[in-house]
Amino acid sequence: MATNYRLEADVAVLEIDNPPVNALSLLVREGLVQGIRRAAADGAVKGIVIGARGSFPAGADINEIANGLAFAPPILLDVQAEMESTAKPIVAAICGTALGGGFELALTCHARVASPDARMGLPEVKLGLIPGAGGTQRFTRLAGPEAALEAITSGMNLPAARALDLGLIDAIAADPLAEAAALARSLANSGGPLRLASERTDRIMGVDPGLIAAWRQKLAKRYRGQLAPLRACDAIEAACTRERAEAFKLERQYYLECRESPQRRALMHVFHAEREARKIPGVGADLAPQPIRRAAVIGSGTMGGGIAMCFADAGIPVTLLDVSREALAHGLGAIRERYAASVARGRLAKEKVEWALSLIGTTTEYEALANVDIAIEAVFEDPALKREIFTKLDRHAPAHAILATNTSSLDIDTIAAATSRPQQVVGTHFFSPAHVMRLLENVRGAQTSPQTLATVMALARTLGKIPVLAGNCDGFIGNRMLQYYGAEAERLLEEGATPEQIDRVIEAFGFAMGPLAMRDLAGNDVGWAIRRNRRLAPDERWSPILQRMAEQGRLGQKSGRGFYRYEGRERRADPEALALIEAVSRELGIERRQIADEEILARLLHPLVNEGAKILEEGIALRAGDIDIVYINGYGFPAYKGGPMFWAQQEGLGKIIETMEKLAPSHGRRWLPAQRLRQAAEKGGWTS
Ligand code: T1G
Repeated sequence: MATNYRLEADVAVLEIDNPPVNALSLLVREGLVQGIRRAAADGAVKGIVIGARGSFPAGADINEIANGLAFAPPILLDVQAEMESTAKPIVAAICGTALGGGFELALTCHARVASPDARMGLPEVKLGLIPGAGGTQRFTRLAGPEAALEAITSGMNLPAARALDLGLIDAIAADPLAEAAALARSLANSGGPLRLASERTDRIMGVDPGLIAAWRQKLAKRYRGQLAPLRACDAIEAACTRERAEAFKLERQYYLECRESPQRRALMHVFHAEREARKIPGVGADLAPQPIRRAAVIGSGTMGGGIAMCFADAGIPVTLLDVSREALAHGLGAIRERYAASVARGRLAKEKVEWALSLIGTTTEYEALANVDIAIEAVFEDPALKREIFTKLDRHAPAHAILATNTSSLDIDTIAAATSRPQQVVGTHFFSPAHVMRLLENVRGAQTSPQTLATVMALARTLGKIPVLAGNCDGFIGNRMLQYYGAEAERLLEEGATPEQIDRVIEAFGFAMGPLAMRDLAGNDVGWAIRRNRRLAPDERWSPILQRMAEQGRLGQKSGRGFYRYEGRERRADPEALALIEAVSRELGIERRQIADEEILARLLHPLVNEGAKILEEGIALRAGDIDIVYINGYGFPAYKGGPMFWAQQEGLGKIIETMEKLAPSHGRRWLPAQRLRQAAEKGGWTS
């Protein structure tokens, strides 16, 4: 049975046992109802404890939500009704993570005891849902609307101590089960009325309507375009303004609305795709990753410093190597500044920063790397320099050490050839800023061993990153797709669009920043330098706009003007930029025209998808979902649209084919629809 029943003296213990995360499947729900009824009917039983083998339930079974089994009775609401109609006290014993429906189950109990390291929360918005089993109501009634809004609209989970402060739990104990049984017993013996969270009113009286209105405004900005956070706010407002039964009904209505939304399907796709991306054929779970106890990073610049911070934050001692003490001093200074900024923003405690900094060592000597388990090179994109560094690493790092490169575009095999251990050479492409961005593109060379892959995929999770495996090609997955997106933005400028229009369309779609603003942020000189290294097919051309910008010193934010004029970080339309663009149109003999927003969106996103199809075709990416994870976590594609490949499938892959067939005559053969795209269109979707 997925819920075991046992007696501990005069207390019935219902232990949920449904690996891997004790999700509240139909079997578990049935077991809970039977267990509660059995305990209620047993005169020898004074109280009930609900616990779990391992971690407390991580929520409703998301597979059942997708396939509808979550609606098979008894649904979670039925279990909760059974609990609230029982005359005997029910106490939750929380270990591990009580999330979503799991925490809602605990909130329905008369009391809750948690272990010191337990965490709990209602992360439904991350799946495009809101709590659907009274979570917005009981949480608000126990902890008040402000705490509820902060936790439920973000989906954050709370440490036990914070939950205790907020009144969400009643006690913290080293042995929650024993403590819960004792509490159940004392509640029964006290003979007093049993308090239900759903009947509490002290925290929802006299709530300032301005609080909810202010939050609604904040959410509309922070979660632009997303339904669930706003509906969570609506449900919390109902808890404070409507009769109890009506408020619970409204929550359920909002939950069902979210469940039916395309955003929920997209976010559940992302949830599964992120976990699928960890699975590599030929690298089975039986292949234990090498332990990474000490690391080295070569190059103490922006990327190297950020990567070193990732190791330090994960508690792994790391040695930063650079050519001089001055370079290292500069690099460490930049690291300290970044940490200080996090402390100032309240993101990190000062003690944590001191601890992390204590784990970062520096050296100018390769001899100092004699005991590292991995060395990651993060210097600028100079092939000769990289080969020189790898030759030295091969000589000085221990024989078992993995030698990784953070290159964003150079050939892994060429770098591996500079060593005697190509099977231990791999790409680990971090995204800037490395200590913030969660995506890690691990790039396999021709000789990279399964053991090396297993190690860097596991290391990604140790560093709190989201790993995706990429094959070895120019630009790997993300940057390879990006070049089409950036190039097409300039073609649209040539034909009549403006930077403001293009960026407005893309930002309205859900990206945080449009392509031209991105160019100005990264630096148009940088963009032009990267482009110079890219090979064009004979029937292709780059727009001269980016080169013109770079040559005229319109570098972007760093020079105060680029595609826009900048007042601080504020961007303004710049007539001089438009004049430069119009001059290019004239030189090319292009009659500028009004371009519809829909055309802009299609011509920017469809090439991404077409290139993604080629990446699938060539085996550079294992699955379409992997490409989605890259583009969401590395390039700002809105997660609530599922990523480029998922979104294209919802749009209809035939539309992508249509756009590419229109563009190919003027753009070149590489813009023709990919074979894999045509196949997927015929099959109605990406099979992998
Ligand atoms: N249902 C079914 N399977 C789940 C699951 C769930 N809720 N959560 C995780 N799994 C699977 C996951 O797909 C993976 O499968 C395996 O468990 C290990 O997960 C009514 C409606 C709990 C923090 O959003 O955050 O309750 O890949 O790799 O890194 O209002 O899983 O092995 O085949 O993530 O240790 C709300 C989602 C649901 C929590 C553990 N709950 N899960 O992390 O393991 S909606 C959530 C997580 C809901 C109510 C609403 C994490 C974790 P496979 P994992 P992990």
